[in-house]
Amino acid sequence: MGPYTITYFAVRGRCSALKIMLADKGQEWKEVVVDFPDWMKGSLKGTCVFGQLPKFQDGDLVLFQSNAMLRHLGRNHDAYGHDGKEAALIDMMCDGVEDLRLKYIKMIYQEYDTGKDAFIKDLPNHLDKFEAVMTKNKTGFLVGNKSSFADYNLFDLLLNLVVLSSTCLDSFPSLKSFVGKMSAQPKIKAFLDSDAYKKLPINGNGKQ
Ligand code: 0HH
Repeated sequence: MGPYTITYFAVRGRCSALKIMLADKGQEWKEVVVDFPDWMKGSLKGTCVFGQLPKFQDGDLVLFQSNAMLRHLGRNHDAYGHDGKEAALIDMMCDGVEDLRLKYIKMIYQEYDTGKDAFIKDLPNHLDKFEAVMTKNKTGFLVGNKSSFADYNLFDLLLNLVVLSSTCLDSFPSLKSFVGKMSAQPKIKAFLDSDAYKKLPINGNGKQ
């Protein structure tokens, strides 16, 4: 067992990109699953820096904020570019993924019934930006010639978007090929095929 512990609810949510990355890097982690009624009692919440989960422990380092966790793993597992310029571009792409993830989360949790169709209709206007970067880079990754934490983050979000709209990548060949190749990486495939992944709902309200 590695030095990592992930504390989170029983959803894929904001931990899937992190877990896919750990799996691909051959790392193990311990999971503490928090029951929502327990969470509502407030004692754990009170110990979280921003009052929210996930919580990530690497030995005695305790982190909150899922993107900070991805960056930390990127630094420690050779997934943060070759130099400062690549690192800056990887940061930029991760922030772009976060913007789209936030739109997705808002639709799922606040306006699924009224906003799902409009979200799907508008999706190409967001996916085309990632398609352009991926196509221009030519390596099958967002930045440089190997996967960075931003790739794992994008990959996870795209998996969720394909569940929402099975055809959403059809006009984006670079993104479609990226998802195909990432999904076929043996360690990623093994994780995606595991109960640890499959049995968790994507979101906490049953919408997907
Ligand atoms: N920016 C933060 C990050 O990236 C956002 C964290 C966040 O929104 O880490 N945390 C939410 C849970 S993620 C939180 O702590 C959404 C999943 C909700 C699942 C709920 C229950 C499922 C039960 C099966 N929310 C609780 C809170 O704010 O009190």
